Amino acid sequence: MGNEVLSNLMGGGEVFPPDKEFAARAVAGADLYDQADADREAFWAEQAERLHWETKWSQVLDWSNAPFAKWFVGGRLNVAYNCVDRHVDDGHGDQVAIHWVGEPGDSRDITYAELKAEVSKAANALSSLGLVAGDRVAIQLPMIPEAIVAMLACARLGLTHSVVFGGFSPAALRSRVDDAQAKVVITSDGQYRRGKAAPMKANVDEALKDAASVEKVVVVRRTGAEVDWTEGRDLWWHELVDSQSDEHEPEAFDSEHPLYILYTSGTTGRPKGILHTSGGYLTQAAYTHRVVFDHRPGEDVYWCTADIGWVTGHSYIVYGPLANRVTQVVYEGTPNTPHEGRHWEIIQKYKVSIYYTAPTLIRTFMKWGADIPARYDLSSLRVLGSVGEPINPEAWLWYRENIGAGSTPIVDTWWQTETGAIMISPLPGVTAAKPGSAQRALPGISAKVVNDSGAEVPHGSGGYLVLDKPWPSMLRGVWGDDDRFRDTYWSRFADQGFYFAGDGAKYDDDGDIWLLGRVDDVMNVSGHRISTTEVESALVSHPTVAEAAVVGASDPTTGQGIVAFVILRGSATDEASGEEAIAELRNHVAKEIGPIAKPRQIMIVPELPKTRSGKIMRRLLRDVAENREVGDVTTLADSSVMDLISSGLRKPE
Ligand code: 6R9
Repeated sequence: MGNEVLSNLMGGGEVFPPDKEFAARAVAGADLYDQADADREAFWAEQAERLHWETKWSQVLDWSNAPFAKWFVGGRLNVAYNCVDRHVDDGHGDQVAIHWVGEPGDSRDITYAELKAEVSKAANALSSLGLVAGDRVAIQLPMIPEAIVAMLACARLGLTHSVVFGGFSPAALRSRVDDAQAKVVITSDGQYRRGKAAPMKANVDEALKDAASVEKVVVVRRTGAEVDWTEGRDLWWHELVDSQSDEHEPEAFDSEHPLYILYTSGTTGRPKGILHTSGGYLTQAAYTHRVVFDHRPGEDVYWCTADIGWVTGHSYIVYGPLANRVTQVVYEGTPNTPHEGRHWEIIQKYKVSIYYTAPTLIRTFMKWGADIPARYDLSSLRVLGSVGEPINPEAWLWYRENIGAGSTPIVDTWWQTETGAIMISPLPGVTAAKPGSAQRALPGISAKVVNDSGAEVPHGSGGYLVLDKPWPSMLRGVWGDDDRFRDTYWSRFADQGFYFAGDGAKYDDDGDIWLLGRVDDVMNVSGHRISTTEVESALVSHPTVAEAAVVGASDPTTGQGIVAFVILRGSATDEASGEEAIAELRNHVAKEIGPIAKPRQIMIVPELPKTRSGKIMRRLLRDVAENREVGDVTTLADSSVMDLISSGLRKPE
């Protein structure tokens, strides 16, 4: 395997052609590329026709006010109707939509008819609070059915949801609630994590102290933990929702009606509220879910292991799959609770046929050992997916061999919160797969690798990934900040009008695309985007810290690990013992942002390497963090700083 990996990294490795039988039945054929190339707008119109529109659009794409796109102009639809009611109306009310598996071992099967009743009740409940289309609702919930019901109830009413990952701190939740001016927050008493009940509402209470926009907090009972109660503001979900009528007439909204805001880290300290709208988003989420996973409704059992707090949960647990009448597993907990075979046990039990997860988890499974999946019957699996970061060929090959019986296609799907749906991916049954490469833009999508001046690089070379044509599920803006939207995504290649993804990429000799990671100050830790600036701001907000610089250092399990270099204030240096100060700072970052942002390593240093203009040279710090010979220091204002740093350091663990 070693040689294969090496030659793959060099772009000339083993290729896995599609299985003939699989190809013969595949949902998508190679002709899809030609069809899309022949007439892109007609192609997307055809994909949109698969949804139910109350009013048809008059124009497929209006790009006249670029970069603000309008797709399916004048069309009207209800997103929740498309994800739920439509399937009941078509006679599939008894089909299981969700096999929900709780971490402690409880479970629930929910049919489309039941989902429709639940969503209708929740919609009636939210209306009864006085919410009207366009209002924002923040949702911080664990992976329980109510999370999906709450999102769909918002969509049904034209309320714009903002889901906040359950692991985010009160401060992070608060800034999101304030930015979106959310009127209602939906949360739970607690959540199960690694076999224990952890509080959730307590965090929300802390977050919402004097939050002016918030009128009501709706609380789902999950763990039964005691919670503080703010009379007049707090309401139990079961008291509010259960008594409502399960009839609710869905209203159609404009294709460009805001569906959700999802905050993601950028290169500055302040997260951006990425805005997605309705018709184009649902069209591409459903199309990609169908062709990339070769999904057949009524036959497949699908499982995406993401959390609804991330975009993968939005597009590939809620909107895309449900629009396609999926039967899916939704699992609440961690993959090693109560044992390291939990995922394989679930796949065996529900006969999961499509499994979509992240490279960081695959590498964790590798670490736990191939003997664990080998104990389970995984023969139902027929498509495997990967998302969140580049998948190294070794993990790809392990995944195919040990989870996919050495034969299932693997789809390595590149996309972003901003793109809303998958953009670059192999098509199972069509593409001859190359381990480690996302390969090619999907039919209807256009991506290029360009150099600094925006010219496409030749095959065999690298540069920046750009998207050179608008796509239906593209972000419609940054909530409340049009300038930031233009600056961040559209200014780098303004002359060409390209969307700048922030990722490095290269073409191999066949013109297939290999993603090379972020080219900006965004780290990718276990598939989560965290900005260096955000962690730096958290560190310097601690009273003992004078200055901080943060880098992402490559990590065998998490992709990148956060490494912080910190200068303590004069008095703190004398008082705090190193270990204690470091533990305190790690916890401080967890408190400010959330446990996912906890630095793997903090190094207390006397100085930071800076250029003459005062810019921190992260490249040099990365060399230190990755245990390498330190590179060129000639642009440093004081070239002795690196010696000072290196000599003062304990060897990185
Ligand atoms: C869906 C999601 C987006 C960033 C993106 C890139 C990285 C995602 C990838 C990948 C290589 C893949 N990324 N998928 N890199 N190959 N298949 O992850 O959204 O959280 O916004 O992250 O993740 O760097 O720019 P998001």
